[in-house]
Amino acid sequence: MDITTDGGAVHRSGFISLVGRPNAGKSTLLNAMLGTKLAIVADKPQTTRTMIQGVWTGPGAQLVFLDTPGIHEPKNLLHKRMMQHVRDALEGRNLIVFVADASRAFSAADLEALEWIKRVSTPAILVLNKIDLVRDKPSLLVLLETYRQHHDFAEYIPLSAQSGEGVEILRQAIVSRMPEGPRYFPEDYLTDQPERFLAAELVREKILLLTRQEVPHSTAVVVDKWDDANPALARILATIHVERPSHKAIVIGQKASMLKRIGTEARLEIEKLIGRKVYLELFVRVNENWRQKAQFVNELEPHGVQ
Ligand SMILES: Nc1nc2c(ncn2[C@@H]2O[C@H](COP(=O)(O)OP(=O)(O)OP(=O)(O)O)[C@@H](O)[C@H]2O)c(=O)[nH]1
Ligand SMILES: [Mg+2]
Repeated sequence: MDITTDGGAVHRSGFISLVGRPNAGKSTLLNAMLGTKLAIVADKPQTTRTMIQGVWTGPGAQLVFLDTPGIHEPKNLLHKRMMQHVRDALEGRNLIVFVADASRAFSAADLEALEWIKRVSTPAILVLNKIDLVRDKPSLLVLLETYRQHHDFAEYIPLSAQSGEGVEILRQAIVSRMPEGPRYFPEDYLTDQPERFLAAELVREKILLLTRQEVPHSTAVVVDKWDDANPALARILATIHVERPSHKAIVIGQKASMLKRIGTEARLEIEKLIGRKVYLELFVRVNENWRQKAQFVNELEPHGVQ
């Protein structure tokens, strides 16, 4: 395989896992790295439920990122599967990017999350994210020192995944730590996630952003039918699974107003993602205790049961 670029310079490539506590900004950072919205983002913990692959190709380097669910104590089968994804993401990678929320004080939960990366020998970079929210800049140094005492990181990088400040510094740091290697994927390749999965995720994102309390966490979205018979218009039928009748009422809303809003906002984003018009029809179904049902949880994976 040719591992040099046109100029004969070294080509670098490798696999990088983004890990950290829920809500730290891992998915926002993945999207910032890729310059496109691939992973859904919400102001609620446990937004990402699976491993999301995103590939960045630049001059002389190709970086294969894996976004993971936030590290937390599993309370049901879904959570256990989520934590298995984190475990998988720590093995056999070139680098771990541990993302922490710099706007919050260091806590016992951060210490527990650090334990996960201490168990593996993979080198890790610490990202102190959300620096746009930190007014007291010297406090960043204190936080950084706290992390340093608990783990020997290869590098410490404060940034804002949202504003983009510091993101290129992180990219350079990652590239410089990659081994020489080939382009694993074509230049314009972005992800292995099927469109069906990405569309279901966008519907779930709108539910996360528009509903409250238990509803976001007890919701799953499955695309039941995707019809491309008309090349100009994708017809998508999807079901929103909720755990209780009261949740169904919330997701549907007064005169179906909530469901309409979820549908419209998701449709616009799916159209942007797939580059064609979309007809999106949503159904809501009570599926009691789905978070404990192995077969259903398997089917939510991007590639179904492996
Ligand atoms: N102000 C600010 N907000 C950010 C930044 N990065 C992420 N956020 C916000 O933080 C929240 C969580 O972001 P996500 O990217 O979904 O976090 P995550 O780590 O992927 O969360 P899980 O998937 O639940 O583990 C969202 O509301 C983001 O908009 C940042 O740099 N600055
Ligand atoms: Mg996420």
